[in-house]
Amino acid sequence: MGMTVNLRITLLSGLTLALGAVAGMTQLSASAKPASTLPLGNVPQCQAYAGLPQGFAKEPQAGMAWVPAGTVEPGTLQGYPDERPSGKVRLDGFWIDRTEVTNAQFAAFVKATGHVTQAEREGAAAVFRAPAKGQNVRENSWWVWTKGADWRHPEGPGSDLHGREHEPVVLVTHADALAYARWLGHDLPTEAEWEYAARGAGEPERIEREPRGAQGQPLANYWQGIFPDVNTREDGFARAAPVGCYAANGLGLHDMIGNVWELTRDAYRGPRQPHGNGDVRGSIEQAGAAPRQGEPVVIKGGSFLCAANYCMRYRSTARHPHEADMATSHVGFRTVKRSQRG
Ligand SMILES: [Ca+2]
Repeated sequence: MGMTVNLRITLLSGLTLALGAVAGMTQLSASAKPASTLPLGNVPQCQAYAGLPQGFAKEPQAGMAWVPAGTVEPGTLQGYPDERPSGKVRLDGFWIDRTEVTNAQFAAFVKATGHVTQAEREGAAAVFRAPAKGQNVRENSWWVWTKGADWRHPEGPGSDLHGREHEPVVLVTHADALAYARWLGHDLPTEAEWEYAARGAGEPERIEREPRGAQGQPLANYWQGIFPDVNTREDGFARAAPVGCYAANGLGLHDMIGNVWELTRDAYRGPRQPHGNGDVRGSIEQAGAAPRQGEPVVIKGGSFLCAANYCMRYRSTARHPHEADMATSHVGFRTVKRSQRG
């Protein structure tokens, strides 16, 4: 999750965990065979993952990790103005998905319910297109309102999910994500739950630090290079990666930082702090979408598009407003289940 090594988390129960070093990435294995079980945490494992946790849709906590009760004060004094701490929150224990929801999981939901996503109904969605290197790009011109783009066709007509079952589902809206969650008897996390799970009551990461390990290796799928036209792919991925290619945090959660932004249940309030550029409404207009209604929601964790020169939101405290009914290619989600550990 882009955290430093030996992060310590202290939970209300008095339990103190010393979390081990985050494993580095290993080379992609072309011979990996599909499998339906975790573990995850490096590239061969994530490439071999079929995208469905064992017992999915049958066992209540399939693919989830338990987050013990505790207290968190979301926010930081180091980050953007919209990240200022807003007071301590006491949380009961809850279950949370170990990974972002995958295309395979979402497909199972659609097969069972016949759900038609908002982008499918609308017939278009906002797809990221990297400009050519050195091209003089207008702000937000990398978002292209693409007819026929939806979760089954991530880049529009001609694209499909073949071989991408283990990638996070994208081009889904808040309503789509909630429908999925409710199908399983789950919910979307609140911002406080998400942040607590992401940093496990440890100190938030410093704003200027990229998620890199002791040897400088990327610990999350974010953008190395100069956004938006120079992507060095040092982390091995130009866009969203399969879930779980990077080591889990101390609670067993993968990709809380980076890969795709994650929808929360909460409406976004407070001062808007653009990415140093990326005003959300400007993005939407640039993408060619109709004006959106209602309040934006909070998204967390940053995405494969966050770079040191842009966004820099690869941190647990970072937050961003996202139009609830806007389907884009860098926003996905994971779910929570608020129940006793059982
Ligand atoms: Ca993520």
